[in-house]
Amino acid sequence: MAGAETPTDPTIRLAISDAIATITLDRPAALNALTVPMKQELLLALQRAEGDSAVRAVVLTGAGRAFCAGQDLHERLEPDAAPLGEELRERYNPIARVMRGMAKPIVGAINGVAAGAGASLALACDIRIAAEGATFALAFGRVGLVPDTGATWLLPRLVGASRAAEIALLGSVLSAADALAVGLVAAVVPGDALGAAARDMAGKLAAGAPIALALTKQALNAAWERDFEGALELEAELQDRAGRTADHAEGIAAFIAKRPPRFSGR
Ligand code: T3D
Repeated sequence: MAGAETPTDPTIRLAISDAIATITLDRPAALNALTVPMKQELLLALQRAEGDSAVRAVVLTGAGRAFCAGQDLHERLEPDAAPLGEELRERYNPIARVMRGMAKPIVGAINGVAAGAGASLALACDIRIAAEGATFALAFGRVGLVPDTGATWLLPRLVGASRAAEIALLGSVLSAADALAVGLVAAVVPGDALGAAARDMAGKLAAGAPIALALTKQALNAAWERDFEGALELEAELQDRAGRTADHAEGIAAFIAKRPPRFSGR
């Protein structure tokens, strides 16, 4: 990949090129299971992508054959492991919060198994593309735990209450085809085409009007919490802001001139 490769930690890679930040979970020998330092570095990488004005879209993926196998279960056995509530409040929840609150769209390139908190990370992306061999499992129940990192909130909103109950309570493993059928992923592609497909989608998003995309993400997030009247009012407020941007003027000018728009993010 062209562009600067910034190793923020041995377990997370952040590469920025062509307005796309690619964040790779990089602990393939443990199927990218999440350790404390890895979670800290993931949060940092997300914050860097969020704060970098050159970045307009983010891709989150995993190195090797897995997307992410969730919490590193070996680490939980260490004598100084934090109580679970603390681990969630201090380390997992901030990651989910940044992903959902970030003004930039996040494409999940789900290259393999996404289990436990790894599935939650996939759910927290805005759009997911899966490799043919990818699987999704809220494997929390298998280790006597409750789905977390936003999964109980995100999953029913993505696939509906009935499917969510089935997936969460049974810990059912969804194949990529299953995930496509329930609307969890936008597309399923051969494994060797995943990187290009995710970059292609991120490229389309990066070419969009950044403020309009940010406000759209804000409106979609907020709509889950509002009634119809509230959604109408928020749309009016956000549209008022979008309508004052240079990018709105550019979009109209490009339409009139029959040329592609060049959005500046202003
Ligand atoms: O702090 C907190 O605990 C709160 C948050 C909790 C949220 C959670 O994420 S709980 C759920 C944690 N995840 C799981 O329960 C999944 C555990 N992994 C598996 O069930 C299987 O590994 C897979 C189904 C994902 C893949 O199976 P398979 O047969 O393809 O691979 P494998 O042989 O099991 O794993 C390969 C290696 O990855 C292996 O290491 P080794 O033996 O070669 O040295 C295995 O130990 C390691 N690995 C896989 N998952 C984890 C892991 N190591 C640590 N933690 C893992 N979660």
